[in-house]
Amino acid sequence: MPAARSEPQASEVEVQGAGTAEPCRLLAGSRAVVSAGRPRAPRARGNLPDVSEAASSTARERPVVVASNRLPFTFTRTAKGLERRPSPGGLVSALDPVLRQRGGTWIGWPGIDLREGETVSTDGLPYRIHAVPLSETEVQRYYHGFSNRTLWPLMHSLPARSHFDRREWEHYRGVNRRFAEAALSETENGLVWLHDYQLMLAPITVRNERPGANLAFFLHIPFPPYDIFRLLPWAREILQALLSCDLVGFHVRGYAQNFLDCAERTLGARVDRREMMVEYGDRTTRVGSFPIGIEFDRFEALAQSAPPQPEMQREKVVLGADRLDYTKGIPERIRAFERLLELYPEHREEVVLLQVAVPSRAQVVEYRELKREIDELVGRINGRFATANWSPIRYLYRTVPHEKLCGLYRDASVALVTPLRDGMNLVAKEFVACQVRDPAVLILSSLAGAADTMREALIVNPYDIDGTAEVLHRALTMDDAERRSRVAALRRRERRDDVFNWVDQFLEASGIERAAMPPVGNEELSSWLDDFLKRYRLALFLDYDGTLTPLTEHPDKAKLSPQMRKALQACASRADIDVAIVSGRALESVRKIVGEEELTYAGNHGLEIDGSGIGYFVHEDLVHYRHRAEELARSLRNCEVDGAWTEAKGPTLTFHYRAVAENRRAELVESVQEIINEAGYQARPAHCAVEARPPIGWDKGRAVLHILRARYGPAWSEEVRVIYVGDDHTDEDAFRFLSGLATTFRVGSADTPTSASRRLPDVGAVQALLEWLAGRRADPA
Ligand code: ADQ
Repeated sequence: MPAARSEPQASEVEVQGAGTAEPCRLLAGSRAVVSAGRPRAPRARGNLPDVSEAASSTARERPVVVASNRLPFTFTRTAKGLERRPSPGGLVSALDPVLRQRGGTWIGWPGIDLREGETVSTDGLPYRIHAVPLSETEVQRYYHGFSNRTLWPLMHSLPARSHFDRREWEHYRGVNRRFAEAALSETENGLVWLHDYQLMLAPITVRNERPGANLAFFLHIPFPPYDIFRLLPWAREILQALLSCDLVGFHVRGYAQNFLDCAERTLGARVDRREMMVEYGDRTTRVGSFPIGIEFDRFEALAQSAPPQPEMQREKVVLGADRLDYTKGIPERIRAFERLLELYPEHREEVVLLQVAVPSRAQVVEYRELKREIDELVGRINGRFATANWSPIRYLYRTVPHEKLCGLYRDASVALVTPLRDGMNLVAKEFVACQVRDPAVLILSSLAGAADTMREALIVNPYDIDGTAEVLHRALTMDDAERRSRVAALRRRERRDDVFNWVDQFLEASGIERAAMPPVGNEELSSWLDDFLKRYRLALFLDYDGTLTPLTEHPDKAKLSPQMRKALQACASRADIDVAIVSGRALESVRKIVGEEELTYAGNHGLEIDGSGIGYFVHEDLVHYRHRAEELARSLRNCEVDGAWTEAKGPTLTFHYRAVAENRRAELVESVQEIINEAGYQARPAHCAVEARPPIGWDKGRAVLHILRARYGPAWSEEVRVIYVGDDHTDEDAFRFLSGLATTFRVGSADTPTSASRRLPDVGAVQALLEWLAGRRADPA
C-alpha cells in the first residue's frame, strides 16, 4: 500500500482476493511502500505490437475508470458510521498508484448492504470511489448464483458443476447494466477498464451509450475451449458484449486463442490469429495475453522479516495454500501425498503436508460439500499413518496473515500448487518471491496459467495421483544445486514481470489507436462459402439501403456506386446466379433506383414482388389497408417538424427524422409511434426512422420463401443455395426465417444482436462478396 495511506488498526478485514475473483480474508496493514512512478527494467512484450512513446504516454496520462465486482476497500459499520479499510491484494496495490497518478474512479460493490442515506466516504483519496450497492436478491442471483455457480465452474472447464438459471442470468444482466451506467457517469472520454467474469456484459452497455469510449476488459480466470463455452445458453450475448471492447486481455495465450475460436465459431466473427484481432460488424477488438504478476518486492521483504515458523522446525514441510475451492485440487493433492507415503515409506515421520485453506463462498452448497470431503480425507489419512509423535497432514481452515504466510512459504521444502484449473495462480509466484534462504521446490499444475511461464517448476498433471506422488518424491530428494538453479530462474522472471509491469503493459496496449483488420478478401470468402455453394445454383437476396449503398440523409441520394453496379451486374449476368433485391422501399422506388431490369424486386418489405419467371405478387390483405395508409400519412405529416418527413409507400409508410436535433428525437418518436399504433398499424424502429407496417403476418423472410417456391418449386432447397445480405432489423426477420436454410450476412454495426450467420463490416465488404461471387469459377455441370 502507498505510504500516504493511513494504516488500519484492526488485524483482519474482508477483502477482495488477490485477483478480483473472490473475497478472501487477508491481513490489512502491510507496511510495504509502493511508489507510483518507480523506474522499471525492460521486459518481455508478450504479443503486443510496438507502441510509440507518444501513444503510450498519452495512454498513461488519461484518467482511468476501473470497475471490479469488489471495491479496493471494505467497509465495516461502526457506531461512527461506515469505516473504510484498504484491501492489500496485489491487484489493488498495482492499480491504486495508477489511479492516484492519473486520477479516476474505482467502481465496485462495497460488500455490505448500504442503508438509506449511508454514503461511502472518499475523504483523503485523490481518486473517486463509486459504490454500486446490491440488494440481497442481487447478491444471491448475480453474485452467488450466475457468477459463482454458472460462470466460475464453466470457465474452469468443470461444466458438470455449472447450473443454468434464466432468472439468475437476468439479474446478472441487470447488475452489469448498473456497473456500466456507473462507468458512464464517471468519465466522458477516459479509459474504462472492466475486470473479470462478474462484469462480462457491462461493456456492451457502455459501448451502446458511448460509441467512442475507450473500453478495455481483463479476465482473471481461464477462458475455456469452444466446446465448453458453447454450453452456456447465453454464450452469444457474452461474446458479443466482450467484442464491444477495444482490448480484451487474458492471462495466457491459450485463453486468448479459445476466445478467438469462440468468437469465430459462435458468432461468425472474423478473426486474425496472427495479429490477435477480432472483427465483429464494424468494430475490431484487439485480444492479448498479459500474464499478471505479484508485488514481488513486498513478498520478498515480508519473507526476509518473518520470524521462524515453529511448525516448520521438526519435519520437512510440503505446503499447500489456497482458497477453499474445488478448482484448486485440494483433495487430489491430499491423495497424492497419501500415495507418496505408500510408495516411499522413508518419508513417514520425516515429512508433513501443511494445507492452509482460506474459507470461501461458504453460502454455496458445493463449497460446503468440499469442506466436508477434505475434513474426512484428512481424518482418514491421519488415522491410517499417524504414529505416537507424527501426524502426516496438518490442515488449517483459516486465513493466515500475509506476514505469517510468507514465513511459511520461506520455510517450506516444497510447495504443492496443483489446481485442476486456474487462471494464473498467485500462490506459486508468492512462494517463489519468498525463497530468500534455503531454496525450496515448486511443484506446479500444468493446468494453471502460471505453468505457461514458470517453466522451471516441476510440472504435474493434478489428476494423475501416482505421477504427482512420484514428482513429490523427486522434489523432496532434489539436490541443492538443482533447487538453486530452478529457484533463481523463477525469481528472476517474477521480479521482472511483477504486477506493476502488468498494469503498464495493459495500459500501453489499451492506448493503441483503433485496430483494423484487413478488408474481407477472396481467400476468406472461399473458406466461408466454397463448400456451401459447390455444384449449386445461387439465389442471392440483397437488401438495398445500408447494404448496397451507405445510408444517406434522404433515400433519393442513396445511389449505387459504379463499382457496386458493376459487381451486381456481373452476378446477375451469370447463368448460375439469380439476384433479388428485397427492400423496405416501395416496389417502384427500388426498381427505379437500382435500374437493372432483369432482377427480381421485392418492395414494401416483401408485400409486393415482381420478377421474371415469378410474375407479379401483391399480398391479398393489402387492399384493406390502402385507405388507412392514406389517413395515417395525413396524421404523420402533422408531426413533420424540424426536417422530419413522411415517405408514403402505398401500403407502408416511413417517418424519417434524421435531420431532427438529437435532443428532440425521443419525444417525437414517442408521439409518432402512438399515432401509428392508434391507426391500427405496427410501428417498428429503423435507421433514424419509424416504419409503419400493416399488421399482416408477412415480412422479408416470407417474401424470400415466396420467391424461392415460385421460381424453383416446393423442393427448392434441392436446387439452389441461398445467400441473404441485409443491414437492419427488417432483415433480421429474414435471417431468423432462413436460419439453417441459408447463409446470411448482417452488414454494419454490431450494437444489436443478430440471427445472421456472419457479419460484414460495411458496404465495401458486400461489394467484395459480390465481386467474389461473380468471379468464381463455374462448377462443372
Ligand atoms: P484466486 O482464485 O483467488 O484469484 P490466486 O491467484 O491463487 O487465486 O490468489 C489467492 C490469494 O489468496 C493469494 O494472494 C494468496 O496469498 C492468498 N491466500 C492463499 N491462501 C491463503 C491463506 N490461507 N491465508 C491468507 N491468504 C491466502 C483469481 C484467479 C487466479 C488469478 C488471480 C489474479 O482465480 O487464477 O491468479 O485471480 O488474476
